[in-house]
Amino acid sequence: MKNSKLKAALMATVVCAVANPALADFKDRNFRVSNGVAEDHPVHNGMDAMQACLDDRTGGKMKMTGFWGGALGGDLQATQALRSGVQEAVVTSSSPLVGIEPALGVFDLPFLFRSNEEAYAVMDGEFGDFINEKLEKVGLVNLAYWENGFRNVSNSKRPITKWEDFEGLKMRVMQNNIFLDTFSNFEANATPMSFGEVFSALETKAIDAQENPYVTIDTSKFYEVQSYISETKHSYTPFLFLFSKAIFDTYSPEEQAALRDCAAVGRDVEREVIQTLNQESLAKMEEEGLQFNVVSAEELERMLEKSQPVYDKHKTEIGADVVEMVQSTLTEMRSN
Ligand code: TK8
Repeated sequence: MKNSKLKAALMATVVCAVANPALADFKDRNFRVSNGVAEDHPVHNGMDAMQACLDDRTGGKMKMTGFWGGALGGDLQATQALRSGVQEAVVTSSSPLVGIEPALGVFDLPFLFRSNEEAYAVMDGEFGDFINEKLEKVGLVNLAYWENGFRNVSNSKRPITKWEDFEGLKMRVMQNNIFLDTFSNFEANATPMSFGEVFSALETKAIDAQENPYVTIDTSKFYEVQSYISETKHSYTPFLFLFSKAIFDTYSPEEQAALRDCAAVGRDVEREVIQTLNQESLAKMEEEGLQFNVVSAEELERMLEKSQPVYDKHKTEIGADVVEMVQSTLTEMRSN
């Protein structure tokens, strides 16, 4: 009897310690999170959810401050600041980082994913971990794969209904050779440019076109200086929630685990908000007078066929094994 009471008391202490780890494991932290997107992008909803989770886990000790619209630099610049340990975190597209980790280029291959579910299965599964290990070797801890999403084209000239409609369009692409080649191959006049320069380049007509998910075309106000939106869904690109490895390594295991777990909580909220807002953003932009069209399945198939040389050209630098890993996961998913 006495013994079992003692056991119960001991158990209670253990359970308590697990559920509420000594707050001594958490230091007062306030880290900066750099974002290229605007403050009303769903990344903000995701960060609010992540912060609520961190408050809970750390007794309010771990705080994040979001910086928006590239205030701490563009994707690539902010990521380099993480690698050199001068900045803590960034939510960045994977595409501008292929010079740092070429395997990330797999996400840039045109028409690779057909649905969000396919993208989630690849990113949140073994393949995502495989990429994360590579990122750690270049000084970056990917806390979770957030959503940038399926990309569509906006421009000031004409509806895009087939690849030939890209001919001669002055088009901004991300700083990424796969995107550059994809649209050059469609005979667009493609120019790599950082995200922060896009609005004014569209406004001054230095460029005619750009491509991004609807929520981004909306929240970054590109629709104000564009006339056509065409649903091409030509690629799904992720956001990576990256943390500086140099700084992460100075955090306690409990702090590191809280960051990873809460980034996953934020990811789920961010993805959900994007799903809802994408349609709202599109409806709003149509109301603002933009002409919208969906590219037919046949024409998307022709775009994919036309893009084969882009796959052939980039497979080696991405890593043939890397491309095959993703393709075999997708083939398996599609056969089920
Ligand atoms: C924001 C970018 C943006 C991306 C792009 O920093 O550059 O077009 O889609 O979301 O990462």
